[in-house]
Amino acid sequence: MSKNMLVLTEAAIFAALAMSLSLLPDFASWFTPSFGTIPLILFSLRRGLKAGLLAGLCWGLLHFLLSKVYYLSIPQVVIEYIFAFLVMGLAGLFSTPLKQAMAKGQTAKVFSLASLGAITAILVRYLFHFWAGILFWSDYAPEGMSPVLYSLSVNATAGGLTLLVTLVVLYPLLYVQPKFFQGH
Ligand code: 218
Repeated sequence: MSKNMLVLTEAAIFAALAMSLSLLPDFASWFTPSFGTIPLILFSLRRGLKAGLLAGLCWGLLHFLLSKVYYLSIPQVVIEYIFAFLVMGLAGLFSTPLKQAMAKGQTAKVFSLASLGAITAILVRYLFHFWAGILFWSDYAPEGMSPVLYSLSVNATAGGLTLLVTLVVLYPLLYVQPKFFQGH
């Protein structure tokens, strides 16, 4: 199999894995962490920006295929299911430096770069949800609460929990399976 074909096949597998984790019940309503983020960030760190963006876009599009879209309006859906999922691939910006730090055995740098990848992707994604929360979800705010504060509380919590669950998987994997990130 050619390298390109291998990367595309992996993108499809990781997008499907992310989507299957998105099917877990939202036990804490909109505060629930996004478990699908875990495989998507692992894949982006392994294969880089272009492959990560593709996998992120596929993950977003799979929500339409499986009727898992919360629809309020077309602009809301474009922001929250196209852009917000696409940018999960931004973790791939750190793929090459991560591989270099691994090759040189720079443990602290490896963990910093992997963390930066996860933080960047999750922060940008939840900025989109925060923005959408203000623009489209303000009707759901408790009485007397400002839309900005409501969206911030919901999306900062969900984003923070998403980062937490991602790092809980990412850190041990960097130790026990570094080859995964080196693309072997
Ligand atoms: C305040 C608020 N409530 C709900 C949403 C919608 N939202 C939030 C996070 C993630 C997703 C994508 C599906 O997991 C959605 C649609 C919001 N942005 N803000």
